[in-house]
Amino acid sequence: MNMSPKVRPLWQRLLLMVGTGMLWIYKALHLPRFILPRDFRSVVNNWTHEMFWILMKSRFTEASIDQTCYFKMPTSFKPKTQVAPQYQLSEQDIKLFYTQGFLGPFDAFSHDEMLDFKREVLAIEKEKSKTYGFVTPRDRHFESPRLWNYMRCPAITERCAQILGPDLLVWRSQYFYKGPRAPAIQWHQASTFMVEDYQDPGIYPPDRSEIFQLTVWVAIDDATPERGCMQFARGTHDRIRKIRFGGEEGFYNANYTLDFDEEKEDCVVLPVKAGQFIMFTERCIHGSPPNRTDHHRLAFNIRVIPAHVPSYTNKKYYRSVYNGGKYYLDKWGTALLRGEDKYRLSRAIPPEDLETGVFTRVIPPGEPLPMPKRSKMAA
Ligand SMILES: O=C(O)CCC(=O)C(=O)O
Ligand SMILES: [Fe+2]
Repeated sequence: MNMSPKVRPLWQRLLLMVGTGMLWIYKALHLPRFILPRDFRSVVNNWTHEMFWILMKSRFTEASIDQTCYFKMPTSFKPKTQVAPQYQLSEQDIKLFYTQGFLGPFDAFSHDEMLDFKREVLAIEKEKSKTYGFVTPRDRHFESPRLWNYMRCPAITERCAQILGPDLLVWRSQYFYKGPRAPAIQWHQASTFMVEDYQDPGIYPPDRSEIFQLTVWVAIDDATPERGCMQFARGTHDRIRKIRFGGEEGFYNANYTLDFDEEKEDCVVLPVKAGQFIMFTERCIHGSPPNRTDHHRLAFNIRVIPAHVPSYTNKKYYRSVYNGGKYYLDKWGTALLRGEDKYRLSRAIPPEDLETGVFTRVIPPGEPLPMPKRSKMAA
């Protein structure tokens, strides 16, 4: 099912309501799912009752932006991992993260280093991704050891580990090039990243009310309010909201309006200097205003999960409405960011391939990761 968010003519909506209603009844009656065609099976498995209800009640003019869930505050704000003193977050910091939904900025790289990196990023920007076969800002860490090394710098990993735990995987990364005078990236939020194709989540946390993912956003350029730095609506990670199909703003190719009033929420604009980063839960409503300058604004993000959260299990490809097209996953895998992956729930890229930037194979779930050559020699 392609949920490209636009309001369809009434006759189409009526047909969709009949079909969706039948799937909802199928789910409610716990009928056997294995006989359903794959797309319908995904909907029955992954849509919550609340998601069905929102679509039906609005006659297909509204939907939940992502898989519905409600955030539960943890009972302790103690760091989940002990780290070197220079990266330590206090219990106050962690409490602030859980209250706001975001934390930072923190220093990671020098301004000059980022300036130099930017030349490399812009030089390959128009080249086809070796992973997906078309031009895309996604997952360039599979072919750029320099990007991969930035991603796993301790300033980033050690802070993530205190919130998510010691064993961490990256399941996705992306460059965000906001050109001169580029429009806003509108307010959005995500939970399990079903927002992409609306059938299957990108990640499968065992308990959706807990923290199960972090986005780390690293500024390659100074991100100022004029250039469209990130902005957040404090505390809005409590629940996943509705969208109305259609709308004035766009998020890449998708047009929708989030059920959220900017005036009434506690919105903060967060300038970030080149080489600094912010961490947030994608469940917190965020976006970035238009770039009102003649200078671009470049950044990259990484999406981090604890090793017990599976990603893209059994999926051949995912379809991204807002980021153009089908992403075949035959060269995709999780990347071990920190600690160890003792669960081996998802496909993975061998650590050595990440170090060389040359793809050799995908390691299937269940198979242990080979030790990188360097560690073997040291052992
Ligand atoms: O770079 C931006 O303006 C938006 C980034 C974003 O939404 C994200 O990293 O999840
Ligand atoms: Fe985002």
